[in-house]
Amino acid sequence: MDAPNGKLTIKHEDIKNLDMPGMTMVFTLRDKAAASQFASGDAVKFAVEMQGQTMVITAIERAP
Ligand SMILES: [Cu+2]
Repeated sequence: MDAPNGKLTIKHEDIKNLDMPGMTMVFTLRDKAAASQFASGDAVKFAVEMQGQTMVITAIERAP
């Protein structure tokens, strides 16, 4: 969690549209304020896309 900067560290599975295997990495949120909705250890579902050279989370929600 890096709420002030709108970043989340996420351990993700394969992301097929970005051709990325599972790993733990830092993502930037398009909606930076959304970072504060999550706590460490939360499971999340998210959508990510490339915006220029940066991967940006465009949608995120807590997974059931
Ligand atoms: Cu990754």
